[in-house]
Amino acid sequence: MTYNAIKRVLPHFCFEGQYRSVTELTSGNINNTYLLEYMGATGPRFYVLQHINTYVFRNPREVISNISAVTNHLRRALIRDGESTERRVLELIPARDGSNLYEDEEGDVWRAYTYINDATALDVVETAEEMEQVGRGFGSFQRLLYDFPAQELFCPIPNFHHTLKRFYSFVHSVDEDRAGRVKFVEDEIEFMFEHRRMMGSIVRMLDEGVIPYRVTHNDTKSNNVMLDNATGKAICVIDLDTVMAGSALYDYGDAVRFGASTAAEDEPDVSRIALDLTKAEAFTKGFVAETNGFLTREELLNLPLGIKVLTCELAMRFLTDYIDGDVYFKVNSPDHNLIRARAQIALLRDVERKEAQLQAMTERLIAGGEGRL
Ligand code: GN1
Ligand code: MG
Repeated sequence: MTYNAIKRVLPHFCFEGQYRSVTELTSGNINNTYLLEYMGATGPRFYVLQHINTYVFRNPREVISNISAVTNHLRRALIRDGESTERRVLELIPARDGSNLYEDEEGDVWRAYTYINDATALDVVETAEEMEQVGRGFGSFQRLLYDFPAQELFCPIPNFHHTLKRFYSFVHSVDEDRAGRVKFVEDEIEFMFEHRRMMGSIVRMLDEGVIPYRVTHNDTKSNNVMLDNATGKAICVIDLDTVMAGSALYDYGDAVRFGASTAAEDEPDVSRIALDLTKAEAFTKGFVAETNGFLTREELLNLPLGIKVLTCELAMRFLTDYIDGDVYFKVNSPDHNLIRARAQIALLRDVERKEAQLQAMTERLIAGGEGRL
């Protein structure tokens, strides 16, 4: 079944050796991802093949161009720092025509990477040590890219974290009520209206120049950092589809939202959902250790705000997609998006309860940090 989905595509990429097998990797909510095994002259070779969702990424060539520019920069930055580039940066496998993607007859777009061996991407972060490494991973990603000209990147999804514009399109969806579901979610809609001002606060700070635009990852779930199986250390940040100009608060906030939650993003029992302060602190420690030298004081002090904004934004995105009739995120049941929205709302309520503690913890870590630049 899985092989049938990809067999036509395989000959178009420069994979080395003989095809052996394919497994679908199912943790993403947008693209379809496959792990391929080939047998090369010197032993097995593993690749990741992805079918890009062109409903979400309207211009996949721009996405690939961003990834190519950013990975080249990361490679140069590692070399400049005297570090090895082996398994540290995503490596695109070219298509036979020399470009970095393959577009089939139906207009479906595919791309491929070398698989990073002997490393793990965590869907669930179990320990504080792991969470600190995830923080190191995303922090060093920002550090290595701090001198990359953000304005040179394409914007793969306009207004991706423009929470205020997302609020307006949410209101539009409520107004249209295309799937007839608004009547089921009145409390959740009310919640979004109550949080409207808070949600717009990062965008306002960027607009007013209080905090700068930087090259950011914008999808900093723990499973987008590979941890080395032998050392446990963060070695490579993956899933660079949404790399673009943004705020450091987005990357920090989204990572804590995901990795420090006590439950999965689609946990139906909201009583099980809370923010684990130990994990939030561990992430902050790793992130601040890598970024303290160049993030501004304003950014560092506002990191906890990032958690609130990103949690609320995602709650609103899931809710919007539920109201629209599930057109954006992959779902496994008709109420999957609603369950996800409610889970993020429960998480945000707990973040709000713990706000003072998060702020105190952040200020303590900033004061004690050394910084690497
Ligand atoms: C999507 O597919 P995945 O897991 O990389 C989404 C993120 C959300 C995330 C929530 C392009 O990411 O913004 O935070 O789901 N990516 C896009 O799980 O919309
Ligand atoms: Mg992603």
